[in-house]
Amino acid sequence: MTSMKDKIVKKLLASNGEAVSGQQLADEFNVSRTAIWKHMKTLQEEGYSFETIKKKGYVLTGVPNTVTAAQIKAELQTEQFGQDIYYYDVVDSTQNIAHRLAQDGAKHGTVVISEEQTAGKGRLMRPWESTRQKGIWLTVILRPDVPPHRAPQFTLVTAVAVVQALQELLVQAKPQIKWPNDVLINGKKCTGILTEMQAESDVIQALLIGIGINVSQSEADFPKELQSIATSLKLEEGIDIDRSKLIATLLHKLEIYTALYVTDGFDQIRKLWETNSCTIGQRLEVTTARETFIGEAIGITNDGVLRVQKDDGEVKEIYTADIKIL
Ligand code: BT5
Repeated sequence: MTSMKDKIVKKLLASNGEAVSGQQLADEFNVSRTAIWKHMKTLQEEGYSFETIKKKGYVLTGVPNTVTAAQIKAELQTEQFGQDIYYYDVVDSTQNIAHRLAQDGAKHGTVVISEEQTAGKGRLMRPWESTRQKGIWLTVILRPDVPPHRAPQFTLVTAVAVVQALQELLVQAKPQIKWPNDVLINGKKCTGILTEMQAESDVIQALLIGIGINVSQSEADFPKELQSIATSLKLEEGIDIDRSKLIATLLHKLEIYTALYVTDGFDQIRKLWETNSCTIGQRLEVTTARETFIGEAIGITNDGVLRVQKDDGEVKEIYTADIKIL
């Protein structure tokens, strides 16, 4: 349920710098002016700032550097995704919190988000660097009505949603998908996706889609070993990107593409994925659990499997691997 505070923030954000009077808010939400005044005080304590213009009302002059549930909700255009948001200041990993919430029955579209992760994780338990307030570290809980073998495609569905959300907010930088779970800008990783699953025999109980987006790190904010391979939106675009807006846009795209995939299958997603990918047509070094080989990426199948043609003509279907674009 949207709280009164959320509604006030939404109203002030929508007024685009025009003053909104306390009386107007009180009338619209059917509460006393004193109640509105109290909410404004709490919002100030949370880091919002206002200018009070005599006889006119409040003008929003600053929002907190944190990403509050209220700010995200003020921007949301979704029906289900992000209607329940669990917001934390610091956690070990949003994936761990999401696992517990999913076991306790959290709804499809529930979002867990944290300003900082102390043990953010990538695939194969690799660490994911999650600097405080410099990025978006979130997990979305999905309850899709599809069999477990279709779970890996959600990584590709998510990559399409991430790229489209980024394209909507970025002017200069051109994000591209690297199979299976990265989004790169200028060849460097700005986003990683981690899909985990709770399943019972042939039913998905929940999917936990973890998304990490580097937003405002400088080069020095990354540890040495990541500096040559990682980047942030600020480094590539030159300006700060509004995290709340990006989260809301991302959840909107994710809601659309998840529904499209569940109802219509992978075909349309595959086309969008291929258009936005920097993988197809490239020469790759592929490392699977069993072997390393070189070949050219020639496409993905309708199961989201990468097809790589070796120099001797043999076509390999890759389900899971690390790839290096040569
Ligand atoms: C991933 O794994 O790329 C998946 C990352 C998912 C992170 C999100 S954040 C919210 C949610 N909660 C979590 O705990 N996780 C998810 P993988 O393809 O295995 O890539 C991991 C590798 O990326 C590491 O071994 C590093 O080389 C590199 N890396 C680590 N942190 C990075 C960062 N912030 N930016 C770019 N590269 C990074």
